Order: sequence, then structure tokens, then C-alpha cells
Amino acid sequence: MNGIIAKNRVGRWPVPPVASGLALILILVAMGCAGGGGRQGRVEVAVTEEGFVPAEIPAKAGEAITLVVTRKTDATCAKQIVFADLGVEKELPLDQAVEVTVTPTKSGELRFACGMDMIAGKLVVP
Ligand SMILES: [Cu+2]
Repeated sequence: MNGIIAKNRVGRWPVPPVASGLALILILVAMGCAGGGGRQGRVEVAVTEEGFVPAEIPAKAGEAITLVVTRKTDATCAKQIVFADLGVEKELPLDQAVEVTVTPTKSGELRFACGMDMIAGKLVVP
């Protein structure tokens, strides 16, 4: 370990420590960890016998949010997720994570539901 660091210090590693720290920050920003325009990351959503869990998900207007939806039971009719207002509809195969990315455009509640509009949840946009 120490040997490697010593080698780096004598110039074998072309990237100075300050620059590598900066690069790490840039990577974190690119991954959406630092927030800011366009992305707000991912939310895991399960479909259980209770319905969509969680059923209320905070979101922000103008920022894409990815729901990673996994249906964990066959005892539900929520075998699709439908955002009627956005025209987005995805099948939810059993035990498979399905990514649904949506961008709320305005404040309020953005409803999603099963194909029959019975089991529902919502994005809550302040
Ligand atoms: Cu249904």
C-alpha cells in the first residue's frame, strides 16, 4: 500500500491529488448525487398485496424521476403501471425491476395506477 502511494508521490501518477478530488466530485455530480437540474434520481417501488409501496413519492416539477418498480406478488391486479396523464404505460412482470422515468411538469399530484385504474399511487410535486 505505502509503496504504491510513495510511487505516486514521486510522479508516477500523472493526476495531481487536487485534480483527482475534483474529478470525483464531477463524477458524483454526473451521477445525480449533488442534485441540480434535470435529474433527481431513482426511487424503488414495490407492488405488493397492499398496492404500490410507497404509494406517495415526492418529486419535483421539471426534473426527471425514475421509478424502479418491482412487482412482488401475483395476488394483485397491478400488472402494469400507467401514468394516464403522460401516456406512459409499462408491463410489470413478476419479480423484475422495471424502470419508468417520468418528468412532472407542474405542481400537484401526478397519479399512476394499474391498468384498470384501481390500484394507484402518486407523485407529489410541491
Ligand atoms: Cu387493477
